[in-house]
Amino acid sequence: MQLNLKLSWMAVAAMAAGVATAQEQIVKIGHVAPMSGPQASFGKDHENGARMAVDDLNAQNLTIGGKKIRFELMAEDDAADPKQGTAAAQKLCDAKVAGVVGHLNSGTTIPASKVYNDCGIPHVTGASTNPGLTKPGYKTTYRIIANDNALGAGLAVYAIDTLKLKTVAVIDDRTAYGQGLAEVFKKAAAAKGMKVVDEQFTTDKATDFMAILTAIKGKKPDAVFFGGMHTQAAPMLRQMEQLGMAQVKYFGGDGICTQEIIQLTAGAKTLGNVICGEGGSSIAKMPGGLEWKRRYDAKYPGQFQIYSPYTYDAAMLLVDAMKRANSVDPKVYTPELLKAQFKGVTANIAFESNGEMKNPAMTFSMYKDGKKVSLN
Ligand code: ABU
Repeated sequence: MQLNLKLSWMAVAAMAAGVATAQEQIVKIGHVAPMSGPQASFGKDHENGARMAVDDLNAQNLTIGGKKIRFELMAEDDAADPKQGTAAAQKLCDAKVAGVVGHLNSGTTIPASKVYNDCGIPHVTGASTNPGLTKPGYKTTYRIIANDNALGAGLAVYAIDTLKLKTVAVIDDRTAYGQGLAEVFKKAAAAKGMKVVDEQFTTDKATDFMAILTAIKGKKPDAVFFGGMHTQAAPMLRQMEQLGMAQVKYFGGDGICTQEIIQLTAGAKTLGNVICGEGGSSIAKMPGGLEWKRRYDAKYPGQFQIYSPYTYDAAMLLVDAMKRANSVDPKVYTPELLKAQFKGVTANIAFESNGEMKNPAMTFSMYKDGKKVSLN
């Protein structure tokens, strides 16, 4: 009796110290996003979603393959840099994580997808939207939002058919995401008769856009389309106000469709010209969105940006496949991902054979009185 008591106290102490007990298996889930640099707030929100899923999963005390499972998030920083992205992916492979949530940036996810394919670990992105991600046809790559073919074309249709705009200047940040999205928009806009009056380039580190905006102003476009993130869009919008470009509509994808752009534009009226598109439903229209968001805000106050509901579902989706395969071994459970019929917080998730989500939603938003408002 005394011995039994002593053993169970040892088990409690071991669990408290984060050590697996004999009956418990620790399963690592990798996560990669920019946790440092200008895009760190995107990365934090992205990680919070995955971490919240791991906490919820651990509260369920799951047994898989006859073993009690405790999930641990192994979070890596790629700083939105392709080289750091592949290094982080290799580190997760070497650590034998069971699956990966990420990455955030298309520019890191695309090269990392080869690393995951080579080591046989599945990854699910809820943020990277460049269509090229699924082109190689890796059985380890999955995306749970619409890609930029849908977003770029949808924004062009909205600009032309709904807002009746005739001319546009296009700027991109030369990243896989920004450049890719701008190309799709440009092609779709031109095909519908919109005139592209100027094209300019910047980087995902730049903050001074006066020279390119002055050149664009001279062409008098109805709209600017920006392929890039809010870290550039916000100062660009402030500078458009300084240059008196207050009537020019401003289009962009999910990378500018955030909460933080409200603070970063610091009261510039040009925020009211923004129309942004994202590859999923608004929180209010997601199957579990409002209740999930209430719990997220309680757990991570003031940190919501855009991708956390998707990274929550990405982690849950990986574990759903493990449960159906009754195995945490990536070799065994990865084929189950393709058969998913997963009722997530963001949507009911199923996949095409190339790892793209079936029938993803798309939402357009604007900013009114300092608040993001959905247009559909
Ligand atoms: N989807 C916008 C931000 C992430 C990316 O695709 O690079």
